[in-house]
Amino acid sequence: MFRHLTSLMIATALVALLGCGGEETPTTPAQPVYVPTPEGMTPPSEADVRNRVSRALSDMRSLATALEAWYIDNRQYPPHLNVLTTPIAYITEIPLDPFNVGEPLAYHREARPGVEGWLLVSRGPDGDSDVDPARDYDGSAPQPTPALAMRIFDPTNGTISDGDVVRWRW
Ligand SMILES: [Ca+2]
Repeated sequence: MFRHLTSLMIATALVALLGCGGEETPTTPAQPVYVPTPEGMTPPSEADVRNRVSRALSDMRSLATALEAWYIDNRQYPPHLNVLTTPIAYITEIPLDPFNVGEPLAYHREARPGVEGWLLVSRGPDGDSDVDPARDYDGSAPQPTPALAMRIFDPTNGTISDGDVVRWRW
């Protein structure tokens, strides 16, 4: 238990120190789109979109801490997110994507000789996947690659614009 808590404390400090990426990057122009909700496809309010983006980023920060703690204990990033909850709870539950009803945030691990990284993706306000990890993320530093940068949601393009909400490790 003490070792696990120590890992979480170290991981929290690492995430804060490294500032694992993913917040403000230019992306594609605004497009009129709708957000899928449990009630159906309804136009979201700007406040709703902002709240969902904030929730996605906050959940990604928590996941980043859990991923780094798991890395400290296992010397690699997990193959999938489910191992973060059991047998040791690095996080209490895997967060859902606020823009993809009922589905968890997407996780991609890059593990090649000399390159280790991870990418977390929310579909963003347009409700569809713009980021393709196999194409846009290679785990190299620095990130984002140009291909990834152009697919990141940026509210300065309009609250309801194309792109995904992402966070990565480098
Ligand atoms: Ca999207």
